[in-house]
Amino acid sequence: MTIRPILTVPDPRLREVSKPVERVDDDLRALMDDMLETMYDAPGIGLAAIQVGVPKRVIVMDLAGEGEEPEPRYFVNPEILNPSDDTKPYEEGCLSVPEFYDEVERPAQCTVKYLDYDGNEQVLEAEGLLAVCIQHEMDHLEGVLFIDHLSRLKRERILKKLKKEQKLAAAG
Ligand code: GNR
Ligand code: NI
Repeated sequence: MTIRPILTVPDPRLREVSKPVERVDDDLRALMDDMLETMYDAPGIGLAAIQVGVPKRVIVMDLAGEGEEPEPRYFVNPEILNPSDDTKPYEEGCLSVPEFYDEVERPAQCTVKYLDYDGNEQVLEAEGLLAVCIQHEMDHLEGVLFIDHLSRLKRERILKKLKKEQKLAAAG
């Protein structure tokens, strides 16, 4: 397993729409293993493949708290069904938008259909943090970031700061 570098804004690859996976094979499982290790190292609670530069519809996640048994989850070609009309705000962050957090309002519950680590079809009812995280990761598969749900003013301010930081880092 390998820790891969995580892309950050304004990297244009984060705006790509990811492609469906044709088959869940050992190569794909190797990618999912790398993604999970990268996510734990960051640390984060979810990661989409495009965040490590791979435009495939693959998500990994672990919502277990500190000191709890790890609970890795893998979602291949996920689809959201029946998002609830009632919404809930949650303070979100993103490994690709480092050090910014803000409230995003999303459907409070949804159903997710996907293929698991072994390529078997699964259906999951999600609410709470699981629903938040799945929808945040699904956005990545469409090239959407949580800052796109904020006001234009907030988004521009965040992008400006991150661009400036990258410039300073590049200048060394
Ligand atoms: O680690 C993460 N934490 C988080 C907190 C609130 C809502 C969503 C997330 S996902 C994020 C990791 C990440 O960027 N996944 O794409
Ligand atoms: Ni993210």
